[in-house]
Amino acid sequence: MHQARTTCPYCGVGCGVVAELAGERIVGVSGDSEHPANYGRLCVKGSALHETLGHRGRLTRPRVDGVEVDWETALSAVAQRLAATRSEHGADAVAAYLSGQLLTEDYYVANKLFKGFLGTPHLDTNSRLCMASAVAAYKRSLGADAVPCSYEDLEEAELVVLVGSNLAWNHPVLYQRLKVAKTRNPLMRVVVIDPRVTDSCEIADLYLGLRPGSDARLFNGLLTWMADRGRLDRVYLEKHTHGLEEALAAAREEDDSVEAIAADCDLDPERLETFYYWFSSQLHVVTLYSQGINQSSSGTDKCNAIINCHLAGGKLGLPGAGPFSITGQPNAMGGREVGGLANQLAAHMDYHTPGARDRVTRFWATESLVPTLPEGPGHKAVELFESIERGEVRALWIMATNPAVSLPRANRVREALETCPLVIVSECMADTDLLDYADIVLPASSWSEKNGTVTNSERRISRQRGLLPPPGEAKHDWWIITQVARRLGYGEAFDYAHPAEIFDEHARLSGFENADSSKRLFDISGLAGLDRAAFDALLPIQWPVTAAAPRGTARLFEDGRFATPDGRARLIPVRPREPEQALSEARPLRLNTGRIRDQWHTMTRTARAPRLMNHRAEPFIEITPEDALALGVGDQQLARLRGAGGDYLGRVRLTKGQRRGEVFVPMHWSDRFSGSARMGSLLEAHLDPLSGQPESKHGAVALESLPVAWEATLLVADDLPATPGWCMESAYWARIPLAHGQRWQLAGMPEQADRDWLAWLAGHLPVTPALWLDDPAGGRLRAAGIEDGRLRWWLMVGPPAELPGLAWLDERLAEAARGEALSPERRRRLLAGCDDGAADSGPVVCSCHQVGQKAIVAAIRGGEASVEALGARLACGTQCGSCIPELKSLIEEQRATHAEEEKAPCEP
Ligand SMILES: Nc1nc2c(c(=O)[nH]1)N[C@H]1C(S)=C(S)[C@@H](COP(=O)(O)OP(=O)(O)OC[C@H]3O[C@@H](n4cnc5c(=O)[nH]c(N)nc54)[C@H](O)[C@@H]3O)O[C@H]1N2
Ligand SMILES: Nc1nc2c(c(=O)[nH]1)N[C@H]1C(S)=C(S)[C@@H](COP(=O)(O)OP(=O)(O)OC[C@H]3O[C@@H](n4cnc5c(=O)[nH]c(N)nc54)[C@H](O)[C@@H]3O)O[C@H]1N2
Ligand code: SF4
Ligand SMILES: [Mo]
Repeated sequence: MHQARTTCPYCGVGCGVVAELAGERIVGVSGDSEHPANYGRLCVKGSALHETLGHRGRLTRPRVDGVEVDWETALSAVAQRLAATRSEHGADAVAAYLSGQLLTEDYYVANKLFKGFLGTPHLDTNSRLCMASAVAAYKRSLGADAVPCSYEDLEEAELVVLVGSNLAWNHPVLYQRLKVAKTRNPLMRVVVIDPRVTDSCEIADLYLGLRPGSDARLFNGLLTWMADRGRLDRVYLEKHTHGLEEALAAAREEDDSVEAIAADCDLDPERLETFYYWFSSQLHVVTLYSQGINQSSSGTDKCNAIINCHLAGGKLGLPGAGPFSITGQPNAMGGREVGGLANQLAAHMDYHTPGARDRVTRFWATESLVPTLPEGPGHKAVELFESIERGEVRALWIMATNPAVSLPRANRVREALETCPLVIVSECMADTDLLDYADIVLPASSWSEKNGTVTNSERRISRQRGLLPPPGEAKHDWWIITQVARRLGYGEAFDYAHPAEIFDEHARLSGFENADSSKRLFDISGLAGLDRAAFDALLPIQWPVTAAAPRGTARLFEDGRFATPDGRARLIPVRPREPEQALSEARPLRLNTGRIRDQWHTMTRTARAPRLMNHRAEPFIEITPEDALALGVGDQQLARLRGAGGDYLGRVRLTKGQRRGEVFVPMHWSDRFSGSARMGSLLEAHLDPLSGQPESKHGAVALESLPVAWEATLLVADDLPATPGWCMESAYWARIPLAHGQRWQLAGMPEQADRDWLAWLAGHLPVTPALWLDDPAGGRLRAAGIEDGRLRWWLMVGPPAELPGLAWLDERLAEAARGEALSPERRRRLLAGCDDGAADSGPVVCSCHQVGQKAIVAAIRGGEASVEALGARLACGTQCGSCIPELKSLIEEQRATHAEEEKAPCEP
């Protein structure tokens, strides 16, 4: 056994991880106590990392036109087809779509190849769906895509405002840090601005549940409120900024009284004014914003409305102050550093940056190429797929992202992919929706195998280290790209033998002709020249890293000098706009989409850890009890959402945390996990005009109940061959990986009411039922398939609420996998009730210790009325702490229910 340090591959917090290695396996992970992002903490996703590894389900061989081939054939095919497309249709017919989950070194060589050598500007990234508006706003205002703050500023602030960020679920370690800081400083206040009551409200002193999309109005109001009450920092504004008057004038174009703004935002005026008062009376304010702001057709303006207020109050460039755009993906920031957005060139230089094109051309020595560097920006993500629809882009290389799920209007994206003559996909998993559309599939190495760097939300560069060999023939992304480049004839420029060499070149370019780095802030020339050993030993460090700042830079703009041509920041006039996706009679509900605590995006990795599947096992639709009643749907029933480009089926979850007229769905389900639960198909593609970021938070949908005749749960051993596509015979299906098999939730429509289960099972599963318990009148049925005395599958027809504890059954599948037969006692139990008699403990609340909701409610009812007491009794909430907000809500709910019950008898 030995230990190695690396970095978590999920969110932009960028936690340091210590991996325990035993031979060629990682057997455990823990937080790196020396990493400045997390100081030893990990959230539930991070701490389950080792459970997501293993060779099963990985892509291990390249494929060309559906046929497995060796690397030589695959690489030659990629090079030859890209070259052919370019020579027949021009450089503009070739494009790449990358991801904030690539390492900086992968990203650098991809950008260099496509923009520098293939000469196409069409290289964009999924960061367009994520950070583009935040980037555009920082550049417009501060002159550079540069987050001013550090995580420490969150801890040093007196007021922290979370806007459109569910930090508790999506940046859990940062949330834990904030929570601890708040306990240490009882004067610290936290405000949450989000149309949904989220778990982040646990620590909120003030919650503003605003009307979706109204944030710009709210922050414009704050600006004029500050101006009217003498709370501007006139000295700071005078010395360091431009544009106050224009910004104020724009904000005053609408009635800027607190009452009018509160009415527009659908907020209580007193609460709104409390926020205004708090914000303006504190100097040390951090406003942390995320997708509730960015994923909007006016996201750039919303970010600027926030930044305006910070500039106007001089709340920036100080400890505990600043507008803090929190990064989503582990390397969204690194991707922007190398120039991974279609409007960038390289190393934070844009096409319009004076001298940049010439400088990059000389640095890459591409003077003699035809065509040379593109003249101007290329297509942004959504536009890229539109250009494929028009037949312009004809060859697309997609790496480490799944546009068939995550882009709005996803069904049209799929059609575009179908018509695109050449689709190349680099991916590490064998089974994703996107691979159905790939002409060439390239197996990539994954976390724990990959070696390079990532940059987190606070500009901190950390090492992800290659600890294990990739499975089969999987290769590193940087290797694949450079091998293709060599076959295209660019061997000399792509002659890297190790990621350290790529990093060195990237570091040198950042400092190349950058003597006055106050304009090109991204400068890590202080990290140039690292050899492999030094690269390996690199400690986490925040850029800029220069000769003047060799140990990195924690905070930017401390001297009030910005990266704009005249060194002053700009306040931007903002005119609030409504979401573009309009509500109508046909689609009267506002659709909000986002993340859940335990899953990462399309679940290709997190779903491999069965314990992460149990918090939210199925696709769902959150709605208020009042709206549900009016629409005739009940809690846990199945329902259909109808959106602009398709339908979504999920289970209804009633919640008081949702506003009336609004629904929330998770972004995670793909066709691999459910029949019809891709939220991307519900949304139209409306873009922010400046950033090109789509409006993923504000769809318009209708909801109706799904009148199912039956529901069933089927557990199937992992190695049992089932007929392909059998789940399609149900109106609704969801697959939920277990530790030793798969659980399928199925439901049928009235026309499927008379399903002959015996025949159906025989038609799809190789093992006929050996145990059978039927109650046709009650619509209940249980059956089990037993082969050589081993449990192979188990079926229950009946409402999921009647499910027994599935862990017991999963354990029987585990025995079967080990070749152990059921003991007579267990056979009897299977017959009697198919389980050990324990009821299902409900959705898992504490994923670390697998404690279910029903068990927690029972303990609360039994008198354990605090998080600590529950922890002592059930261990829930005692490890990563992510479930504590939910534990608190359950305690509150039970207290309320108890009070109701107490009260009930006295009422007439
Ligand atoms: N568990 C988990 N963590 C993740 C990820 C994951 O997949 N799973 N993904 C990572 C990535 S890439 C990203 S980008 C981040 C995203 O992190 P977040 O931005 O925190 O995530 P979301 O859940 O998409 O949206 C945040 C909130 O915006 C709110 N919102 C919606 N509309 C509005 C509005 O009009 N105004 C305001 N003020 N709020 C609104 C939503 O209700 C939601 O609670 O998370 C990262 N962390
Ligand atoms: N409606 C709606 N849509 C959204 C969002 C939303 O909130 N609402 N959020 C948006 C945001 S912020 C984001 S970031 C996107 C995320 O959406 P995507 O980027 O599409 O989602 P992922 O599942 O992360 O896709 C990454 C893929 O790369 C693979 N992969 C992982 N590591 C590697 C690697 O090292 N190399 C290679 N080659 N492949 C790898 C994974 O298996 C996976 O298939 O979704 C966006 N779409
Ligand atoms: S907070 Fe983010 S980076 Fe840290 S362990 Fe969790 S997912 Fe990984
Ligand atoms: Mo993201």
